[in-house]
Amino acid sequence: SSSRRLTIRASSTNNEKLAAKAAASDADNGAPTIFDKIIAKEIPSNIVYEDEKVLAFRDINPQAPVHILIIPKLRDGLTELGKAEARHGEILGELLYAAKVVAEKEGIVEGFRVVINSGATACQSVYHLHLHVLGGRQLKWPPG
Ligand code: TR5
Repeated sequence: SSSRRLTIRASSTNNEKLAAKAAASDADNGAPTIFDKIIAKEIPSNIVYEDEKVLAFRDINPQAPVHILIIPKLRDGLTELGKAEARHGEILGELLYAAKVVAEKEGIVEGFRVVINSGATACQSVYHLHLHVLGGRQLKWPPG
């Protein structure tokens, strides 16, 4: 819409541009995402860990020397963390534990960060729940 274009044009900082892009591009409408193709291995990814339930692969646009995404193979309604229900407790725990396993494999277990962006306000851009595992440098706080 023209008002959306206006909103994007009015954005000045990088973060505002990112937020506008996230809001305008994908919506949490349950449609398949690029991660389905990664799970199906229809498009290549750099996989670092995999088991029956979770897949971990390197982020295509890394924000740190180590930047890995961990996703459930079965999305099961988990387009975003904000849509989680009590029945998702087990897979959420497995994803968080996988973050530790991946951090250990990558040699960053003594200091790393796990991030989940939930919703356009948090700059989520792919609506298939994913944990970002970041490390390999001194991380700053607060995040943007
Ligand atoms: O912004 P949120 O939290 O939703 O994170 C989505 C992440 O997916 C971003 O950090 C992107 O860099 C990452 N991403 C997007 C694509 C992609 C990817 N990581 C690996 N491989 C990717 N492919 C092949 N295609 C993408 N569109």
